[in-house]
Amino acid sequence: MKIYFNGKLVDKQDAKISVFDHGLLYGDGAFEGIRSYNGLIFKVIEHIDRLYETAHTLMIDVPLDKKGMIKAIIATLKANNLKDAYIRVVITRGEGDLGLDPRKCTGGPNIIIITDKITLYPAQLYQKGMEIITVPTVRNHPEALNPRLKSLNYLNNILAKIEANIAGFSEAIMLDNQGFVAECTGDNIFIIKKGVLWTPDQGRLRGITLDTVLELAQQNHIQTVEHPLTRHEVYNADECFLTGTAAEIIPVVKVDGRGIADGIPGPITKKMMKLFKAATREEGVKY
Ligand code: PXG
Repeated sequence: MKIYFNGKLVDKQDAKISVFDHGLLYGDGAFEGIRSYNGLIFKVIEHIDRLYETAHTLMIDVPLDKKGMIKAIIATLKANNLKDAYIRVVITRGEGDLGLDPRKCTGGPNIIIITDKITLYPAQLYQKGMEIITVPTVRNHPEALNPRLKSLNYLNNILAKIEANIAGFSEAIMLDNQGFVAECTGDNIFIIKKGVLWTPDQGRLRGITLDTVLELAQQNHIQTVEHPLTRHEVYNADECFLTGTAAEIIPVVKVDGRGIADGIPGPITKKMMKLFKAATREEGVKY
């Protein structure tokens, strides 16, 4: 396996980083998870824009422009001979000293691109739907660490994931600081009520799969609403599903022990899964 590391393609065992890198010491950095399907990188412009927005807010000056970043991703995919891949781009603050002051990281950021395969959930879950719970850990307050930042500091989500795992679940709903449904630990959430697609409008990552689903729904004359959602509304939805680059679209059939409608994936969920699959096969940057 070849890894892109600061402009070079190196073997996996040679892709090593300093123990003084602030990405390791403080989670100081940004990342993206992107997918390619049959030689097309899906929504790569949107992912790269989001990555550079996170870097901008963190005041990390990426030593590669966006075009150069896409070229580097393509070079990594080609070096690994992957047509269908999960692409992880990581930008760390770089090497500093043991203090957290980013000004001490004088060597500049480290850029890493890993391309591999990933399957988050077993195939049968996509047919049967999954059961999730709400966990006690709430999503970061937006004025503490904005959930729109895709930073290397994922402890908020990891703590929630641990709570889900202890309870015997693999994904969980996180509420925002006001008690509204925000998103899951690594996925956004949608509900369907009376034919309308609802998703929370705040406290969450601006998911690229979420934006794609909203776009596809609108093109197919399904009404969409971004609005604060309560758990009561989720429990009483006609359908529910989660979205993410890694998970794609996965139906949810039970939340906190409450069955969603008749406990099987609903028709609009199935339609969105089909439309999403078609989109990933049709659009993207070719390599
Ligand atoms: N919310 C959060 C908190 C995420 O981390 C999404 C939503 C979905 O966003 P996109 O743009 O991918 O539709 C994510 C991204 C994992 C894993 O192992 C999940 C993500 C990132 C990295 C790893 O579950 N999800």
